[in-house]
Amino acid sequence: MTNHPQLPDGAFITKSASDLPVITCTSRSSSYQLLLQGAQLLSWAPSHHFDVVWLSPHAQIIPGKSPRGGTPICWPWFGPASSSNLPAHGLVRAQAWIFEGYSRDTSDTDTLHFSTSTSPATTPDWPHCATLNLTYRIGPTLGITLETLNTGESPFSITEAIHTYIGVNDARSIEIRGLENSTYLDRLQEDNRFVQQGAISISGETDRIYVSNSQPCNIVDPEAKRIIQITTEGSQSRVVWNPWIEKGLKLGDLGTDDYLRMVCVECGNVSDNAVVVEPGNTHRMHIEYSVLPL
Ligand code: TA6
Repeated sequence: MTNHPQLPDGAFITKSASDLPVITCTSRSSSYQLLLQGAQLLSWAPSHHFDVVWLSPHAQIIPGKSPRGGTPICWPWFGPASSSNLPAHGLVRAQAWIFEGYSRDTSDTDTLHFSTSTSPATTPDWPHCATLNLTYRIGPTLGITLETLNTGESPFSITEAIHTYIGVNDARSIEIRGLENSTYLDRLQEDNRFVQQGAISISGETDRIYVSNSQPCNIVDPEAKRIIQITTEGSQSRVVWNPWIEKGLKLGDLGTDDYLRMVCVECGNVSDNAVVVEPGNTHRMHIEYSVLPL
């Protein structure tokens, strides 16, 4: 891919086995890979840490598919589509984005900016005029900002999430804190609603949408001696997912034990927290990931 912004030192474009361009970068502060298709960060590891943003060793990096892992961008809907002929998790997580800019600051943090747009002509399955701006700030911490601008004449409603796969030492030994006393829809129990009692631990297939919670989330990983802290702005929902053994094998792009190496803690606006964007207005969602010692 030649028409991209100038890359900073330590960053270069590699090609996946199916010839998709991937930015690979190692700097003083972190290492990361970012797939230009879908503007999807595939992995991120601050210096001296193993991957915080995790990619399945069996991920398929092929045209038109969002690889298993990283930060798939779910927009303008989260989860199954209204119609079976449309993809789950929206229209943009495996499509071409415009790579707008790349810069590095003095703390060795890289800022990468992507955009895409929709309109009745280009996305008839979602016939609204919108521009989507996505900015990654990648360094000792990771910041992701997703801005939706309504460029049309009428309001539209979206649901959205950054579907982040977090690397853990063993999913059976972690705790997810910050969602206590929140209401969640259990996707494994016909979306029935429950209230979270205490911290979340993973001991089987887990698929829950927490609504109306904008609190920081901490993924406490005692075996890795680290806490992954997630804070957000403009996000009222969290999703916690682990496929566990049987679902993990069915997916086809997770290895036998990979379900133990990851947990999805996703932030967005889902279900009750759908967002209406008025003409000319911008909805902004920001998610920040930090690694704290345990
Ligand atoms: O975020 C959890 C979830 O909605 C699960 O229900 C599961 O479908 C997961 O997303 C993965 O979806 P994908 O389409 O990427 O296989």
